[in-house]
Amino acid sequence: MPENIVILTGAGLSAESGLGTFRDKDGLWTQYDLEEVATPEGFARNPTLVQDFYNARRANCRAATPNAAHHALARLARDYPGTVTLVTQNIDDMLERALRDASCTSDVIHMHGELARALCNACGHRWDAPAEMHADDPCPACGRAATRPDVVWFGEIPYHMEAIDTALSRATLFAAIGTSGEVYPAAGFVQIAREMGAHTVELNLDPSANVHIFDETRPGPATQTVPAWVN
Ligand code: BJW
Repeated sequence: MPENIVILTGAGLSAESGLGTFRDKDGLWTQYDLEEVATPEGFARNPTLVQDFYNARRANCRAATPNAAHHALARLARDYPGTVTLVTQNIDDMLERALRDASCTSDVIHMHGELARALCNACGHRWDAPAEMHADDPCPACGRAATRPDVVWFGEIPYHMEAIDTALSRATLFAAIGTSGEVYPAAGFVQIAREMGAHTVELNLDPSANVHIFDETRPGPATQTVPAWVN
């Protein structure tokens, strides 16, 4: 009987593509104050600082390429006879690019938004972000200078929670890849999946904050552990 697989990914999945994690020893939160760049209050105080932070990450993302772990997940999504739901906290497009390379039409659920999208704080309109965004860019729908990256900051509600809850309620296998388990609600998904009877597995370089909840752990870099797990 094929499984209903739910896969939650975090920054560690893209680390070997050269995209920084947050909480590792050289992570983004050692270089930036998260209160200043990843909260609505920080954006209100200094929108230019926040736009510059995301402009730099957008440029890094454009220069990066999917790694062996992204490609392995894309092959799984394409070839697995059961359901594979890919939920990512990452705002990069590495999984989409790997899925396209594999000619797979599956979607990726971006619960913390996407670098490639812009959002108007005034009217809620969304559009494709240009390479560089600026604090005074007008919204193409309402014309107000209230544009921001379409990402989820602390204190905001993550996207697609209903679809994620539905997938978790049906999961028979749950995997968390490259996430520290420090940020909720994503950190709580393993507990929900477990209560639904799913087998749970963590693939991570270092043990996450909630490693004890998982049935199985596969330590190591994602480019090694993920292809081995998928095959
Ligand atoms: C490798 C590797 C390799 C390295 N191979 N692995 C007290 C208790 C509980 C909750 C709260 C609380 N106080 C406040 C809250 C809520 C708050 C929260 O969780 N705070 C905690 C800090 C305590 N959460 C929120 O505010 C969220 N909203 C919310 O809760 O709304 C309420 C609500 C929810 C649901 C329904 C209804 C209402 C919003 C959270 C938004 C997080 N936003 C950010 C920025 C997004 C945009 C951006 O990217 O800039 O999301 S913060 C940042 O952390 C980013 C990430 O997606 C997120 C998670 O980080 P991740 O991916 O785990 O990265 P790291 O760096 O932490 O870990 C990397 C891991 O990879 C490590 O384990 C390494 O070992 C591993 N690794 N290299 C494999 N090569």
